[in-house]
Amino acid sequence: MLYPRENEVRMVADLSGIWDFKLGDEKEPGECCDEFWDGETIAVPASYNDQKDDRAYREHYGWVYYQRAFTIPRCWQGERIVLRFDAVTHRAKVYLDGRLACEHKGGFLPFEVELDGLAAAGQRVRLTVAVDNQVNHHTLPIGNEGNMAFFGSDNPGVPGVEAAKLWRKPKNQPNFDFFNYAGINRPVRLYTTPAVYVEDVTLVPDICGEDGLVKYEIRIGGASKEEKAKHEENDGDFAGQPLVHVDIFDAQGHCVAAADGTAGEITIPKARFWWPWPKEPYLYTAVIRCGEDRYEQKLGIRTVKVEGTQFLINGEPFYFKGFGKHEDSAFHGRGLDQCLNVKDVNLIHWLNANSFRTSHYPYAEEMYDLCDREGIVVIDETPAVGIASIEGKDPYRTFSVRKHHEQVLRDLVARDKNHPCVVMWSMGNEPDTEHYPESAYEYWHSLYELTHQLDPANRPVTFVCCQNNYERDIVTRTMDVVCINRYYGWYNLSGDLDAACYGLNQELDFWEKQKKPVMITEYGADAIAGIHECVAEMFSEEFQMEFYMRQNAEFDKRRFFIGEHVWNFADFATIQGCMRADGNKKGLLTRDRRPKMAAHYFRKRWKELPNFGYKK
Ligand code: GCB
Repeated sequence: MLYPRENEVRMVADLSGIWDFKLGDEKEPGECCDEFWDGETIAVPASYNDQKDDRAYREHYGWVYYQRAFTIPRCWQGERIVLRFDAVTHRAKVYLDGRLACEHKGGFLPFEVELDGLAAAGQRVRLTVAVDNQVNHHTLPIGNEGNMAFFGSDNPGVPGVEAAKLWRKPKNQPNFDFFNYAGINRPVRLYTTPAVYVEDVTLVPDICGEDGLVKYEIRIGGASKEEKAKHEENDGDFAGQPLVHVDIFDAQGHCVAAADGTAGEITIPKARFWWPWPKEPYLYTAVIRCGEDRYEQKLGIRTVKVEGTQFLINGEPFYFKGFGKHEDSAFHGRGLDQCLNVKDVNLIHWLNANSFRTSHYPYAEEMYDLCDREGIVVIDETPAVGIASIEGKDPYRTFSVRKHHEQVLRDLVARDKNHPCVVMWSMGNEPDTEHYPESAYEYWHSLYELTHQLDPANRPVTFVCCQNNYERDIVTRTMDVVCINRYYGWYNLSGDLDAACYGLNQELDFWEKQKKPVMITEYGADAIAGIHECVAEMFSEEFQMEFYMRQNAEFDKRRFFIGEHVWNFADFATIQGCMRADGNKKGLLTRDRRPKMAAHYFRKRWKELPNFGYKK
């Protein structure tokens, strides 16, 4: 789905601001969508949870209601008008003057509805959005059902505890370690296109010697079949104009290549390539014209390929230096915060890192635009987290998420396929691959094949595997890159870094035999900023730093090892529990982005490790 961009023919109206808001309950939306009401104030876009100092907001379970009115400008008469939501977490029902206009499941990807027949230019419209934050066995991410807690075992079998669990009100029990921030987390916009419009753009870059090659395909919306057929007969003429014309401009605005038609290949002679920072992440702009419509899409010339145990960008072996991140900040929760994104990208440069994973869900589109521009490499992840065995049962039979997972992959690839920063798809985080290895293989390997089919650029595909019995796991080793999350010395062999390194090496010996590129996508230790010790123990800044120094020394010895992603970039909010003191403290930075000791250590280490050619 194309990002809404304004130009001389397309208009965009941002509906961000203060909306009316009401908490609901678990019942499906009812009459409050039929009328105006005076609600509480709430900022959009942002999660609602931390906007009021009220447990009812923070721990809400079920539906909430957002409302505002908007007027469609009269001068939009004759245009196609679309209402677009960038992300509503986790389920949305959208009402225009009380009429259900659309609904959507999944909290991290965009959806839109054409207003034709629902509202017209010049009209004032009441917009009500019902939003459900429930996570369960049918959602991604997964929530536990039946009051099972994520942290702590809740002492099963203790009569008082069991009785209390049945007695208490139902609440979200996320099977994942990040706060379940919900609401209208990303912008809501109205935009226009001409009646016949550019519906989708696919640009697949390649390199041939010094030249850039771009395979392109343009999908047109709004034209009838007869009109399209007529166009084909008339060899490109549509309403007196070529149906599709594509120009490629360089960064100075010079047209460097062009083509006609809905699909084809364009050569950019002596192209400048997109490289990860600190080399130049050069961007071209494709301008697509179709009848009266026009759309601009940025484009980077770069290739990505896995060969042997190497991950090649533009034919050169790349080493991943970076983190798993979260969209998480004070007050906004998971709401889009452009200032924070700029700051984070700046900190990624400051740390001399080159990449991150969008753990554990697709991020806001604005972040990928920034990464394209600033040369940050991204592993793009779906919200498939928590597909783990509950009470010893096969998760692939417990959770009915397969169809939804396919849809998410389809929508994710469709949204992000043109970003040069995206170099690999991660289908999910830490599923069970050990206890039901055949079910896991059936599930993940077929999704792997689907993802390869979906991506016109055929990027590498993976999922991120949790610390488990890697000998029993038969699916992780079939991914293009083996991505492992490991907590030697933290969740196991706690505090004993000698034993941790021994255990880690045992495992690395195993992976070496698989002849695949392997990277660590999570490793880390909680450190509470300000706790210092001469003899480093868990939770101190010294321990966190030593944990990394010791394990990095082991990674440095392994040629097949293609990257280190620290867990986590910054401290972040989680559900409360006996394992978390004010959230997860594994950040190199605090939640307000102050560096811990380990940040200074990595800044120096990553300055010395080159992006390319480190493991030859
Ligand atoms: C993991 C998860 C991540 C957690 C992390 C931790 O394995 O992938 O979501 O936050 O461990 O700190 O426990």
